[in-house]
Amino acid sequence: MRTAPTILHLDMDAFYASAEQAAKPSLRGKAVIVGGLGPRGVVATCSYEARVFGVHSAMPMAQARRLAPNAAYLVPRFGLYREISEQVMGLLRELSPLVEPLSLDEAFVDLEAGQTAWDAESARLTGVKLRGDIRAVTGLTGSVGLAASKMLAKIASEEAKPDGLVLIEPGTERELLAPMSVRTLPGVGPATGDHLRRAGITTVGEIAEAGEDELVRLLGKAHGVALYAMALAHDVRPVVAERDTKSVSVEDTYDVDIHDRVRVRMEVQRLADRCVRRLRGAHLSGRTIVLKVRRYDFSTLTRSETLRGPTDDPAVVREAAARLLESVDTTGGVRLLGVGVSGLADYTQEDLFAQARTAAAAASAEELEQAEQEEAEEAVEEPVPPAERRWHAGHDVRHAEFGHGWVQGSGLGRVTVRFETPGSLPGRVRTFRSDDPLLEGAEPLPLVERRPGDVGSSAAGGEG
Ligand code: TTP
Ligand code: MG
Ligand code: MG
Repeated sequence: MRTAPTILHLDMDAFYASAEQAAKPSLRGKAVIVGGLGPRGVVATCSYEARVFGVHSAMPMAQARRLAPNAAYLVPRFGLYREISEQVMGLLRELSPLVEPLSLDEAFVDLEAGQTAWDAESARLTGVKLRGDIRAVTGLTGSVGLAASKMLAKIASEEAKPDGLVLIEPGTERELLAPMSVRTLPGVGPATGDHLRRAGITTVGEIAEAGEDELVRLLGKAHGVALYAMALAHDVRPVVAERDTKSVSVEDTYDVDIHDRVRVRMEVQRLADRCVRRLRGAHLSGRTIVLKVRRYDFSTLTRSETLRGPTDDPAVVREAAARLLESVDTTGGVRLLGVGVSGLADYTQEDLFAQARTAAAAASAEELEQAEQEEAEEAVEEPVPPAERRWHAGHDVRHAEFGHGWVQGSGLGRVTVRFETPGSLPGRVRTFRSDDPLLEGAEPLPLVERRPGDVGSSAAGGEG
């Protein structure tokens, strides 16, 4: 194990909720709950102000409403969160080539590999600067843990929350872990926790005292050995950036070369769909779409296109693959076609959330939100005029007269809009008929106004 605390773990604070508070000045300092608003909806996350009432991720929305009736309830805006995530991951990549994203708001960084830190002092300075840069570029706060291993770095960032930095000095790990609950260790869920408790083990220190043999007896070889090692703070897992190079792909070889261009296009569409099914099955999304074509003479070409953000949308992958095909000459016939997606990101958290809301048929974020809204409308037993437009709580709108705002609520043929922007003072509320022709949907505004020379603006390089 390394001897300097040069593994950094970053996790953004109350990520979706903080993004919404940054976008909506009137919600800053308030209880904000983001999640599915339909009858089967669950909480994705909530602001720290809402956590005081006992609300937390994965809680049924109905229960959250009972605990915090006065909170603001918003549907998620994945597009916005993805954009912020990209900015944050970009800042991390300036620190090291070894960045391992775990979800939209979380990653490990090997500072030593990036030569940005080599001892406790340089690591702390890097962490402090990173938190400042994240704040400046995104307007949001993230918590940083620094330690000599991944496990401890993650425990440190958890301790640092919200809006803090904790560095664990190598050599102090065991002492620090000893009083902590066994549930602190990765891989110890409620079931394992119960099992250990029945054997009289509730803290990490008690695992260490019990010894490896006892742990193996209780949990079996693999789990027991691993848990015992973790209790001694032994964790040599490297930070791996391999997600970028891995890909999910499918291909077909044809018995008879395909000459017909229409048929080739159709095969590519089919492969794109199959590739997306596999991608989703693995709870992944990816940024780079790759088309592979082997021609009649066995010459093999690959063409790729990198999107702005990761996707698992079949329509997006199909379109990209079709575009790539246009640049390939297939007149001599093709024997093999393949479609792949690389630059993978792991969005299990989002997926979990999506599944809880609309079962396995999760589609793109927009489709999900749409379904969500439909669910919500089914619940309201008001006849909805067929021509009525849908206004999603929390989404941005623009009114021809009053400017940019967001939907605070809608129903009964009315929509209530609060007119404010990320840089404005808290704004006023006005109510309109939901078919008001002066009101239209709008894209999210940047949370931080870009000025030339800002950190993270396209011209800014790493500063040392
Ligand atoms: P987390 O990092 O687990 O939580 P958080 O950022 O909201 O709060 P904390 O300060 O404790 O880190 O998850 C990141 C985002 O992932 C979160 O903002 C919303 C989403 N998410 C879900 O959709 N469902 C879930 O069950 C969890 C845990 C998170
Ligand atoms: Mg977080
Ligand atoms: Mg997280």
